[in-house]
Amino acid sequence: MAAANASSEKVDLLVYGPIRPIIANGFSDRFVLHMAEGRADLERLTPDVLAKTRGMAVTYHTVPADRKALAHFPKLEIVASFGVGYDHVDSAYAREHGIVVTNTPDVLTEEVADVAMGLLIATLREFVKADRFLRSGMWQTQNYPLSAGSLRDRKIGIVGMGRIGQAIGRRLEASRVPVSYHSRNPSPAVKYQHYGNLMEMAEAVDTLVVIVPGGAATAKMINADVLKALGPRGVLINVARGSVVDEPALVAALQSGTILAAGLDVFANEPNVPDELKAMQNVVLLPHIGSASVVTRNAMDQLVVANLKNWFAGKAPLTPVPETPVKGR
Ligand code: NAP
Ligand code: 8YV
Repeated sequence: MAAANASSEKVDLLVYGPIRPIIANGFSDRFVLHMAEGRADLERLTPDVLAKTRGMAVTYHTVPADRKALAHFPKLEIVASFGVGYDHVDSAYAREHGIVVTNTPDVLTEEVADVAMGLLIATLREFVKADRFLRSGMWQTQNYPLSAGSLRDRKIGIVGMGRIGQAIGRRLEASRVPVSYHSRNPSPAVKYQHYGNLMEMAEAVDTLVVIVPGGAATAKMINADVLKALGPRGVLINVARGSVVDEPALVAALQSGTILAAGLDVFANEPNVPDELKAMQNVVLLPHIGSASVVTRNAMDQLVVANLKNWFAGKAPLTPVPETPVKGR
């Protein structure tokens, strides 16, 4: 991607997705902000705005910044996406058209790892079910039954050993749980056993914690065969993307006792969650809150703003994605 020249001209930016105050208030009067909360709003932008827009902030992963959306903007130079996962942004289109894409890595890593670890323990030790038991008054007459699951007798396979996978690994190590992992390439950053083949790892462990990017390469990689390989003590934790899991196969595996339990922060068609999952006692369901604390979301917002400001000041963006590297700044 080539460098943009800093000039005194005002820069038109589009905030695409839900309004986020730190982003909406983060720009000086050198910038003119336009808003489009969803795809339908793009169609309502005037031809003048479409023609002038040079930068875009994509503020939520359910807003598709796909080819059709990006093609509205002939002068677009940069798409600054909120979140580390950018499977909803067509980075191939961006590369073809000289547009740089940025995301928000690192600032959310430990937060998401905390949620993965919490979700794992909540699922194994049945925190949500036990809370319901207490509130219903049942403790007055009986003790809560012993949980079938425990972290103590588990072998965990992490699917994805990038920034967040490594942070989850550190937490599991501190809990003295054996860890192995699957990714396409072994990571020089860790010493855990690497499996290039997901099925082989699923056969060797009883628990999977999934933290790979979404998109075509990982679609439905957690399928019926992988779940079966975990066995009847099997537990699936998914904090990656709903697309990574074959959701009907997961429902069937939980209903039939093929696996024991699941903890899910992400779903195939958010915010819609299958009624079958909601009816089950052996699943813990979270509404995609991996990074959703005030402190971490603020840091993500600030990184979106900093990427756009840097670019229009003629500097390198802080966190371009690998598909659209920036040279010459
Ligand atoms: P990262 O540092 O890029 O790590 C990605 C890991 O996945 C790498 O180990 C990579 O290794 C592996 N991987 C990629 N494609 C793969 C494939 N086809 N098969 C097997 N492994 C593959 O990313 P990160 O910062 O850890 O974030 C990971 C993902 O977590 C994000 O993309 C996002 O979707 C999700 N996330 C969810 C939440 C939430 O709120 N629930 C929050 C943050 C992030 P190889 O390249 O060697 O395969
Ligand atoms: C974001 C996430 O909150 O970073 C990601 O990949 O899934 C979450 O941290 C989400 O992308 C918001 O759009």
